[in-house]
Amino acid sequence: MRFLLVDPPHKIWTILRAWTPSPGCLQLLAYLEREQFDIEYMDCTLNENPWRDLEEKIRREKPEVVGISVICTAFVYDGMNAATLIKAANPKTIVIMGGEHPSFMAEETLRDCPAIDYICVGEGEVTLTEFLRAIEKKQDLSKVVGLAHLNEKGDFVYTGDRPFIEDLDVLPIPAYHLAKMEHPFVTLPSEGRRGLVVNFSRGCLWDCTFCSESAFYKKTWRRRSPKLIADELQLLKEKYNRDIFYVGDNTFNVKREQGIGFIEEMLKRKMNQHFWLQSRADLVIRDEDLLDGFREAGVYQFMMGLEYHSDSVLEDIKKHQSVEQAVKAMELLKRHKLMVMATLLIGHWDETENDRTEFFNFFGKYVDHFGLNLITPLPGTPLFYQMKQLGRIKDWDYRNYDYLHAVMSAKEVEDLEQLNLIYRDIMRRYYWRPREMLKLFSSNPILRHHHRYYITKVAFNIMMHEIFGTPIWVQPNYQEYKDYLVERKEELPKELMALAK
Ligand code: B12
Ligand code: SF4
Repeated sequence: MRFLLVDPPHKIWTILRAWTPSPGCLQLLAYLEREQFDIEYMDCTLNENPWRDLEEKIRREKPEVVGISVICTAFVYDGMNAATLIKAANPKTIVIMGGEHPSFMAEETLRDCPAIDYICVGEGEVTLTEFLRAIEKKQDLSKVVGLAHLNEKGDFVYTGDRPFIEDLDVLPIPAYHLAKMEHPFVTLPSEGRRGLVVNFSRGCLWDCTFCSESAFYKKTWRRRSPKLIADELQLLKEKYNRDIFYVGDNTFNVKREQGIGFIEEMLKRKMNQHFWLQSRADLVIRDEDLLDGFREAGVYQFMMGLEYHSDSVLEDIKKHQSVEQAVKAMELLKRHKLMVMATLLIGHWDETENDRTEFFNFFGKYVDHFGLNLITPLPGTPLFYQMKQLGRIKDWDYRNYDYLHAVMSAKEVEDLEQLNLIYRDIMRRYYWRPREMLKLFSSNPILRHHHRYYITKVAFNIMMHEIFGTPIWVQPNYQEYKDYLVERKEELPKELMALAK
């Protein structure tokens, strides 16, 4: 039986103009490969003609089962469009979708997109294996835990929650050999080095109200052991020439031992690789004595979700962290010559113009990289249910649930477009300050390179767009699904056009 895993066509990450094979997909593929399934991977974003190539592949090769991965809410229509196209190309294909958003919104997703037969709710490795085996052996799918579907009567059926894999060390190294590692989009711009996004843990022990990761993994945290992390990094260096990494783990050093083990392994192996890790202010403070070790092991930056400059907002979003801790963590990182990236959330309900000025002044003083987000009620999170109930969600187009577009109004600013302008204004003011300009000539090569890249490409493009209306950059091979259907409408049925999202 042939299984094709599809990462549907997406717009690539405008902020960095980069793409990365989904670590989750590569992990699923490695697992299925070990289970000896006949598998293939198509990361459509990297195809010359993404929709056409997908359609032709289905027509030509007719895989029995196609899996579609949707890791961000903002990508769910891409996944639905891919499912619809696949079914049109070969109605016999069994389509299963997985990822955070469809897991949280399984019933809604199945009803919105009749081309999806099943949804894998939660972690995929074991559920997908059992699902494929059951199909292969024509067994009863109701015995496969973690599956959702609509039955013949149109009722929603869910076989129940699958327990998480206890020990992530049982998983094989992600199947990098199945990804297009040499594609020009697959790199993070950093000082000419070739970068990649990797992932070594799942979940987080905190419960910030806006966080889909904590909700997806039900406030649990598991990690691969440092020795296996180092093996994977070594493979990436030796086989794929990668030596700079954005480590996607939400909170890398939940446990101190993880940091200690990582430092020891990296120092022992001397691979001269560089890392951008994510953590929390309180954990950076707890691990102050490890910060020099992290730097020597190749870590150049910590990204922390500092979110806001006021304790009342931090309390409201259940950050379990204070402004005082944020300041201390930023100072410690500076003292230990580590770069500070802060992810921040604006657009809170009670926020005033004055709050935003204070916010700007507060963070503008400390951070090297500014990760500004608009607070977003991601489906599945406590914030989502809270905001839905209060009627504050004004935009239900999931494409905009990317932290870069306002989808909820605020007490003083009801108009979402106005909030978007406020967001862009803060970004522009931040990046055009003399302090940021000086970073273009920084003695720190990574900071210098990042700023040159960001200012000359992204910020300049946004400014030209706002002043002269020049188009915002999208990757040259990007095509809207609707445009693809229009391009070849003579061959596609009307119903398909109507289903396009
Ligand atoms: C890699 C990554 C990316 C990559 C995308 C890679 C890709 N090919 O899609 C890049 C760097 C480009 C990226 C960009 C963005 N990302 Co991102 N990203 C991640 C990251 C760091 C890792 C994802 C991952 O692999 N996790 C580990 C694996 C094991 O989990 P998983 O993917 O969920 O997969 C498991 C299950 O879901 C399931 N599963 C998944 N797919 C399938 C398919 C089938 C068929 C089955 C059966 C099962 C299944 O099985 C898998 C294994 O158990 C996560 C954070 C995190 N730690 O997870 C954020 C995350 C997914 N990103 C997020 C966001 C918001 C974004 C951006 C919108 C941010 C922005 N403002 O720019 C952009 C998207 C814009 C764009 N156009 O690119 C959010 C999504 C939140 C949400 N619910 O929408 C996350 C969760 C980070 C966060 N906490 O906020 N991202
Ligand atoms: S600390 Fe970060 S990863 Fe953990 S729950 Fe909060 S936002 Fe999510």
